[in-house]
Amino acid sequence: MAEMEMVAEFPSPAGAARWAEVMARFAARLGAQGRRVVLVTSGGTKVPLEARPVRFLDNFSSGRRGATSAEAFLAAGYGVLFLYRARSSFPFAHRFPPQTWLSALRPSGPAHSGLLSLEAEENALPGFTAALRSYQEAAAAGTFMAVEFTTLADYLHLLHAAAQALNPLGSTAMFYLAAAVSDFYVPVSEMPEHKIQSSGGLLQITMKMVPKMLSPLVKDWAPKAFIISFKLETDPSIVINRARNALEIYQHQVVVANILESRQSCVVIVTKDSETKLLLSEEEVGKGIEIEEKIVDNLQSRHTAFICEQN
Ligand code: 9Z3
Repeated sequence: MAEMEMVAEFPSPAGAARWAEVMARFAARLGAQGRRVVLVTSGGTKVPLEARPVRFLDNFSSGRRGATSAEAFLAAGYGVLFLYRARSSFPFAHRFPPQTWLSALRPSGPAHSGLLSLEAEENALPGFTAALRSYQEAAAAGTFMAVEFTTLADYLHLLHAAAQALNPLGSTAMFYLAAAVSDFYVPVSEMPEHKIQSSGGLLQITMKMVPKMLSPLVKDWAPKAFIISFKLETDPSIVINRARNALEIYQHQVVVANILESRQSCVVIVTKDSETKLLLSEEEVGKGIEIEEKIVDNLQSRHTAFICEQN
């Protein structure tokens, strides 16, 4: 398969074989429980410019979409395999960056038999206890697993391994590809070994196109699964056409179309024969509702219909 060879062209991350095993066991265990499993990809991939990399090309993605969606999928009863960019938003933790709890938490007495006591004003960390509980419930139930990537190469290898892990689940597996994957990269064979010198003057780099992994994913890696890709644009006048175009080329089930600036309040769910706009009102924002709850709710129903059709 040409695309498989493409993955092999990228350096494999350390521990890839072990992660492949762990992911396969996770999917098999949850599948045996009759649970649906979703792979959520999240955050941006980083592309090195040098073989011993000092510099990288990166992108804007914060991973918030993926992290919030993972929470919503867990709440809906899915097993969640969370393939995310290291140090990007993490489910249940992303609303509480260190700056919030460093000042809010304080030791509330000496540790007793190895147990640390901490306290906080009730209002200083709104939602913190609920988030901890939800995370710990998922951890205890074994329904959540996180795997990290940093570079494009890491991502491609781990995506392939995740697809192999989920493929045996057939139509009950979902792929929710929210990561912002680089479109361009410098092949290892064309990278300078050492740090590019600024004394060399203007920098010109030629980058190759990254192969679109959606193609082998849909055709070969997990052909029975329910597959959702995301389409991001900055020009609202082209985004729906671009989404339709992707559906036509890759023949998967759904594209979630979004615009950079409005991505947290508006998305369009595009399928072969429908377009559904999901909007978040000011009032909903005020209540702390997030658009991912609506996206996941919508997709869950579509997934149910998809599973019925396949049987
Ligand atoms: C998305 O469109 C995601 O919704 C965002 C979420 C990355 C915009 P954040 O991480 O943002 O919450 O800050 N993801 C896919 C973006 C993308 O690059 N898609 C490719 C494309 O549009 C197709 S795979 O060509």
